Amino acid sequence: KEYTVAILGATGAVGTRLISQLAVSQIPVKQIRLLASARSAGKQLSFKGQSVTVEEATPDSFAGVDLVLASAGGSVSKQLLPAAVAAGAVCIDNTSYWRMNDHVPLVVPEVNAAALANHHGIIANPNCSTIQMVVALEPIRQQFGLHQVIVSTYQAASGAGQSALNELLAEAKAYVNDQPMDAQILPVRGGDNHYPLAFNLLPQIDVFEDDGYTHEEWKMIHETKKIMMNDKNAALPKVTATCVRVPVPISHGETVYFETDQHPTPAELRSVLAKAPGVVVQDDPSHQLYPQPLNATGKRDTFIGRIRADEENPGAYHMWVVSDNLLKGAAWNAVQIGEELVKRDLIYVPAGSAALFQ
Ligand code: A2P
Ligand code: 11C
Repeated sequence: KEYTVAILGATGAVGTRLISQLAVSQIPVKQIRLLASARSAGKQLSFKGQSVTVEEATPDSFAGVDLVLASAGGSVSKQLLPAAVAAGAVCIDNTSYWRMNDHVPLVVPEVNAAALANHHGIIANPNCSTIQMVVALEPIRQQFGLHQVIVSTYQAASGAGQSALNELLAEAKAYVNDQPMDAQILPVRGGDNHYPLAFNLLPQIDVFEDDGYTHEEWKMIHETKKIMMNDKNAALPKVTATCVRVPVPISHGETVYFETDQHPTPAELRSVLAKAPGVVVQDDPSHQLYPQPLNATGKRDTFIGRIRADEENPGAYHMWVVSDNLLKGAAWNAVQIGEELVKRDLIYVPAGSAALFQ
């Protein structure tokens, strides 16, 4: 079987990586359609060395499409994915819009690929900072039990899109040339206040909720539970998060404090993580070996280091987790879901699905 695949948001930071990850994937592609806003219509992009013309995305774009990989923002997914499902296309969505919908599996293949079995046409990719954390925590949860997680993130500018990354680079240039920095996007595009990220830290990612948490923090808490809920026998861990934007172009870092039911040694944790799918352990203080965003960028793995026991609480540990937010955090996770769907012969929309998303 071969599939017609559409990439929605093909010109963006994630979209361009969806194209390159798809090109080297095990998804047999019969035809590719590249969709973006009217601004990009007519632009040429390359897929497997062939030039493809970008088209404006409309509700009519999905006739004959089998699989949609979407990363054009929540409002676009809200508007266009129901039309895609109605046209018979299975959608893997990188935005947050459909994630918590009861009819939508939220999938990280290393953790809960089994949740794909009863999809209804829309499958959601979690938030990038959630994905790398659950890749690191799930092998620990399976082996030793997990009841508490406290995470602090160090998130790259590209998480807010190509334009936020461009803004960071322009600010950095302005700063070293003694020019004023012109912030227009971060912390939240379209928000009331904008602050420079270059040579700075912004403890706000996404909008604030009424309880003082940001929506990014809310996502890390609730998405983690939805993903781990796939194991119906397990008690869900308590999770809390503080999310910070740092002046790094690509790859998020996270310090994760976690408490397990059993009390393994750090060496036992390292050994379990070293065998876990999608994980690379880089943990050797004697050689100053630990994960870094510069080294993780462009790779599909989640890198883990600084694994150590808490000095005060038995059964409590710390680790440092780094992954490319645009690859495992977005494009690669989505293409990996696509590969799982192909393997399980699940690229079809079950009858009656479209009505669930109207
Ligand atoms: P365009 O380049 O034409 O604006 P990023 O996450 O890097 O900001 O990228 C966002 C992606 O979503 C881009 O490909 C962008 O296309 C696309 N996009 C933005 N608005 C729309 C829209 N209304 N319809 C379709 N695609 C959109
Ligand atoms: C960021 N994690 O770094 C966000 C980007 O819910 O898919 C991804 C937002 C999402 O800004």
